[in-house]
Amino acid sequence: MPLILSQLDGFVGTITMNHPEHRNALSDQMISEMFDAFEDMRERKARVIVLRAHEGAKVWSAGHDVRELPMPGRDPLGYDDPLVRILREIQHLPMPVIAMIDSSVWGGACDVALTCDILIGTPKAQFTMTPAKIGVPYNPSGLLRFMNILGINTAKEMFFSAQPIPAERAKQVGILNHLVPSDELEAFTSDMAEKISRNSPLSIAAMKESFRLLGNASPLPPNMFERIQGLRRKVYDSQDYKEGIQSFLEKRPPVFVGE
Ligand code: YXS
Repeated sequence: MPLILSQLDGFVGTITMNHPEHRNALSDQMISEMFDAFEDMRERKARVIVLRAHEGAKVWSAGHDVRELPMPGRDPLGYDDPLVRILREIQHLPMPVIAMIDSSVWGGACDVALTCDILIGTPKAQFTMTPAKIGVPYNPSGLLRFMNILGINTAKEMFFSAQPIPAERAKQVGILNHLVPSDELEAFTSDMAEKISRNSPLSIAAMKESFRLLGNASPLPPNMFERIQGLRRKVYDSQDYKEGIQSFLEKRPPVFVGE
């Protein structure tokens, strides 16, 4: 059964995460199918894409598939990691991607949602950033994205506490563009998508790429980047990183020892 469903109605594409058994965890397989669906939409000249979970999903997405996180010694969020690749794909698509969210979003899936161009949620939407809970050193591009969207203090709270940000607060801090009742979500999202699809795709594509370039325009001197990578390597080489994954697989709370 496909983990990703997609359809194109006129100029509006819909891509649906469809792996309820694993709470839409972003496995290599799901990301590969999502990547193909986005590229298919690009070829078929979609003008806007809605990214959503399957009907009645308890979880929008449970984030990176923990079973596929590398064991200590390899960067879990390297440039070519599937999760990092799909984030780049969404940023480089010429058309806007709307995240339609009616349930909980975890870890790397929060980054997928925030990488989308517009987020529309319901009171059931909530966002939990989990690297500290798993022992993962999140990557610089991800941290910068959260800083740019939320501001550094809210981003720190999200990453350090690993506690859920409920829908109301998500709207306040700028995660959600719109917070609507569950029974209005599809109509509201469809109306937004239709309005976008009637505008100039060339103008929108140029502005989307300009937003990306301007948003990433914080030059990072090489030595600063290397320092950050050194900090991250200490974490993903650690016993704590291994414990974070092991505890998830054994369905028990992690016991971190700080080394
Ligand atoms: O044990 P089975 O085979 O039935 O499968 C279970 C879970 O193992 C599986 N599953 C996952 N598998 C791999 N990776 C995941 N992230 C993941 N999440 C869930 O789905 C089956 C049903 O899970 P269960 O029984 O827990 O469902 P639930 O409805 O009681 O609870 C739903 C959640 C989402 C609250 C719960 O599954 C959960 O807390 N999942 C982990 C959420 C999380 O910590 N995600 C972060 C992954 S790491 C990541 O994204 C980045 C590396 S980072 O951390 O840096 O952001």
